[in-house]
Amino acid sequence: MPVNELKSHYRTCNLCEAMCGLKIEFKGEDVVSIKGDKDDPFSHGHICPKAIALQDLYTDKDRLTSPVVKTKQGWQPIGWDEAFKLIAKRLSLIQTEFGRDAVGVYLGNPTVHNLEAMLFGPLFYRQLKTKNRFSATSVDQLPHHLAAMLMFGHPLLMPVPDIDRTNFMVILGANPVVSNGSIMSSPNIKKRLKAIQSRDGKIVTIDPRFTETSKLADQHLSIKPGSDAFLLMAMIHFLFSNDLVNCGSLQQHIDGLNHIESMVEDYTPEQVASLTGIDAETVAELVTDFCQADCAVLYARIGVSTQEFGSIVNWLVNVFNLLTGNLDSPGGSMFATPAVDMVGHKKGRTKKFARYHSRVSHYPETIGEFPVAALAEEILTDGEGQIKAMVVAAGNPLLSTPNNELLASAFEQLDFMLSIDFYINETSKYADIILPPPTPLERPHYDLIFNQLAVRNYARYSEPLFKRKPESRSEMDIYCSLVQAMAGKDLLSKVTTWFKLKSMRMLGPKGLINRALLQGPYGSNDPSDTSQTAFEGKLNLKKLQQSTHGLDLGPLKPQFPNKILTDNGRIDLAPAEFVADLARLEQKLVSVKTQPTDNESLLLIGRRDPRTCNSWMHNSYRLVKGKPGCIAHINSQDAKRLKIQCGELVMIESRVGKIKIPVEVTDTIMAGVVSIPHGWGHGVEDTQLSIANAHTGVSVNQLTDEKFVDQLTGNAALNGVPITMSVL
Ligand SMILES: Nc1nc2c(c(=O)[nH]1)N[C@H]1C(S)=C(S)[C@@H](COP(=O)(O)OP(=O)(O)OC[C@H]3O[C@@H](n4cnc5c(=O)[nH]c(N)nc54)[C@H](O)[C@@H]3O)O[C@H]1N2
Ligand SMILES: Nc1nc2c(c(=O)[nH]1)N[C@H]1C(S)=C(S)[C@@H](COP(=O)(O)OP(=O)(O)OC[C@H]3O[C@@H](n4cnc5c(=O)[nH]c(N)nc54)[C@H](O)[C@@H]3O)O[C@H]1N2
Ligand code: SF4
Ligand SMILES: [Mo]
Repeated sequence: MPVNELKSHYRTCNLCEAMCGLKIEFKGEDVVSIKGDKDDPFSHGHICPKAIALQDLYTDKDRLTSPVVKTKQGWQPIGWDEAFKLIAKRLSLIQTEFGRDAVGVYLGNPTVHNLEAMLFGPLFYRQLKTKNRFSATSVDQLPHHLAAMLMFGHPLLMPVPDIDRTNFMVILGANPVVSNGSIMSSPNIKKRLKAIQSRDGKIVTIDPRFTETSKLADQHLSIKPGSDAFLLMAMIHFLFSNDLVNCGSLQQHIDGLNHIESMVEDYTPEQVASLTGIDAETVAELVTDFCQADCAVLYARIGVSTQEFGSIVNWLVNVFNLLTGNLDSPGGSMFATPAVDMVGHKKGRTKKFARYHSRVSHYPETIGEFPVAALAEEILTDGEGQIKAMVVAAGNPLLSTPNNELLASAFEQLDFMLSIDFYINETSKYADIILPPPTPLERPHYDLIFNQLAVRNYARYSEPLFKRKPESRSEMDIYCSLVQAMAGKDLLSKVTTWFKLKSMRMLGPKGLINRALLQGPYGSNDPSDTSQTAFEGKLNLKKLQQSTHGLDLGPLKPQFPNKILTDNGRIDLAPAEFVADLARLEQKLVSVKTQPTDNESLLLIGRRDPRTCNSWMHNSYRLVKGKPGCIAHINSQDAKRLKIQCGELVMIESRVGKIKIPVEVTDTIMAGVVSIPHGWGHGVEDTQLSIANAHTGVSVNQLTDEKFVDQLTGNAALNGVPITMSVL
């Protein structure tokens, strides 16, 4: 075959949750163009600028393709097998001397977008048997998991809006037009939102910022950062006081309704208006409209999960959808039926919450991990169980988690660090060894997680486009080799580990996906599932591979009561953990009511830009060129009071740090609120990111505070951080 022949390859973009179908034209090993796959039944040709940057990632000269080891002379190449041996030796010695928990693990966001890391990573992390596990979950969606687990019995039973059928959508603390949707895999979100309006439906955004999504919405309500729990209590209060509660078909499957009624008693819309900035009439209108729509959904995301009352808010969002008859109901808040079912049917699983606590601040474990806000103190505080070594994979916590400076001082004192990453960046620079994975274009893909959270049932399998570079290894190989090296001679004596490793490796990602598809709701061997009609002809990998553009598996279907997986098969509307946490809300209510309001206080919130992917795609020139993205947005009233001009550089300070940043004065943001995007702060010494380092920005997480958390879970409160601002 001549290498200069133009060919097309079809695959899923795995950079964000939208799972857009891509058509990649290529010649030999060169990408010629990346476009949307018009024949994809889910994304219909939609893509965003990031997908095109997959090419830049593939060709990036800064990207590592084989392992490096840190020496006195700087980074040096090291062979894979030698690297595995060295890592195993160092980690084993540290665990032998200081105990299992002396090795900490942090897994970043791209892990869940990566098939092989999802399938094979757990073999290695479980083998380490450390309680000191952390991930990007606790700067993100942890409260969603907790609400799903305590109310419905499984952390992945997180409902998604049935956006294609709803007639009323309230968007709380999310900006899907820019983020492309989260816990709502929903490619071409703009088109889907506009379709709500075309069928005479309505969209309302509730956000401290008039966002890109607000521009498209019918109504926007400005809310004070961190006050959403009060709004929701009042909204639920209004339902009860106006006799609007109607749980529909779920009525006979719920416990705790009376409890909900009594707990919202004091939270009248009038009581909370000064806290939220939303008056009682507006709340009444919002809830009445919501109830009058034949189907409606309240959708909440990161603006409310990463805040002081993140868990309470996510719980109340589910409660509100349920009390209005919109949970598990078409056009409401529903659950996907993915071809590979990550939830299963087993009822009464062990509750994975607070089974043990972190050593220093006693944060509870959630689904086997501690909140990353506790990572620095677990490294810095002496004593038994102190973290001495870290394994960081697909994460950049030195930019993405609260109080960067404290974490940097912690990483500096580690005895050993392994990084699994293709860049020498703000985090991996601390590693002793870096093992680089291949890029998305060189590996197979099936989206295990985001099909579970998609607004339509859908499946697509992607083959690797290019062969891996001869010097590189797959993530399957990396993880299996680490397991083997750690087990050493012991591996043969541990028959189950050995057998599992061998059989999984033999099956490989393809074999494992095929098996999971066959066991899934559209496969042939899922006798326990009576709720689904099996996919005609039984879905297996071969059939999926034949569907080059992906397979549409239909609209979301009601899942309850079958999928209520709590012990007693009933939805717990008022889990004790959340109810107990209400004392904290009550306290805040009292303290805010008794303290005079300070018109000069400022609260920090986040912001996303269409051309960013958290912290790590800034080494693509096409994503960073043009107007710098790392700018603080402030309201004109605050600008006037503080005598700040648009474009000026200001100093912003919080309890933990200070940054200098240029401002844009804009009334798209509420008075008293400052918004700064995260993921910037490049240009750090000893990193190898030539383009990102020429477009540095500053890290907002030098301001976010590791002590400012949702206290129930320890999830970071990245929004609503108190700050001060002054002209330089
Ligand atoms: N372009 C781009 N897309 C991305 C990413 C990216 O970095 N860039 N990251 C991806 C990831 S990892 C995720 S998790 C998703 C997140 O997806 P989204 O949740 O849609 O994220 P944001 O765009 O940050 O929207 C959060 C919104 O919450 C608002 N907000 C802040 N504080 C509060 C508050 O106290 N109350 C209320 N009601 N609102 C508040 C903010 O103003 C903002 O508009 O995006 C994903 N998509
Ligand atoms: N202030 C503030 N902070 C935030 C947020 C916010 O809204 N405001 N958002 C938070 C959210 S939602 C998230 S998800 C986190 C993200 O936080 P992290 O996951 O810690 O950081 P990322 O920026 O996603 O960095 C991903 C890293 O993985 C590497 N990588 C990319 N693909 C792969 C791969 O396939 N395999 C491997 N091994 N490595 C890979 C990249 O080079 C990069 O180093 O940030 C959080 N931080
Ligand atoms: S919206 Fe997300 S999935 Fe779609 S092309 Fe952009 S980054 Fe990829
Ligand atoms: Mo995220």
